[in-house]
Amino acid sequence: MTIKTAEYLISSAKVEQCPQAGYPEYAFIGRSNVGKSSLINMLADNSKLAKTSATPGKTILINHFLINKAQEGKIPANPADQPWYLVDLPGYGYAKRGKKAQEEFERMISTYILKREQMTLLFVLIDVRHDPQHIDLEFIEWLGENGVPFAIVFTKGDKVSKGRLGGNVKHYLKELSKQWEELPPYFITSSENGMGKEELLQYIGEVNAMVIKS
Ligand SMILES: Nc1nc2c(ncn2[C@@H]2O[C@H](COP(=O)(O)OP(=O)(O)O)[C@@H](O)[C@H]2O)c(=O)[nH]1
Ligand SMILES: [Mg+2]
Repeated sequence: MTIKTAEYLISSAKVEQCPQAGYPEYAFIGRSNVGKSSLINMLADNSKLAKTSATPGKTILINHFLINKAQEGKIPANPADQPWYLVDLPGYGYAKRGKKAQEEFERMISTYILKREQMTLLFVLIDVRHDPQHIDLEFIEWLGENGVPFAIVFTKGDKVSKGRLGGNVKHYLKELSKQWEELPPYFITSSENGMGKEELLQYIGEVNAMVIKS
């Protein structure tokens, strides 16, 4: 799968405001500062697509991007060229969010994940430098309980040595195998040097081909 075009569409405060086309949709979620916007920009080869910042965002919005927009009246022959939505979800675990904002956030995220029909697969981003964090494990467990299809994306792979990278991933998977008989697909990435980009895009292409055929 190659991303030929990527454009920002809309930021929605409510799930009902999200775009209506039935394209397969891939959403990215994780703790604030995990590297979500950077990863989206890396995948799309556009450093300005999703806003990146060192200060975690307070806004609770669902950001939609349209990938490989269909040309007027043309249906792509190759499923790999089909349009799809990429979604930048607000980060969880933002400590400074007040109680009310946190509740609103949880309601919005769960509505999006469980009700949005287009939602095909959720990528859960994990900073590969850290030990497994309770908040991520709890979220992943919730996905399992609700039968949400997801994959893990380890981020910031350039920030640790090769040895530690492998070790940390292994450690994480071991932690997950306490919850899961079968481990989810996972990817090791770096937005800094492009690590994992091809693998991730290929995977999205494969899932796209599957959902479009069925
Ligand atoms: N070295 C390195 N820094 C990264 C990487 N991804 C994100 N960052 C940095 O981490 C910070 C947060 O990234 P951002 O994409 O805004 O995170 P978000 O809050 O999850 O959207 C920024 O300062 C990024 O430059 C990466 O793969 N490698
Ligand atoms: Mg961001």
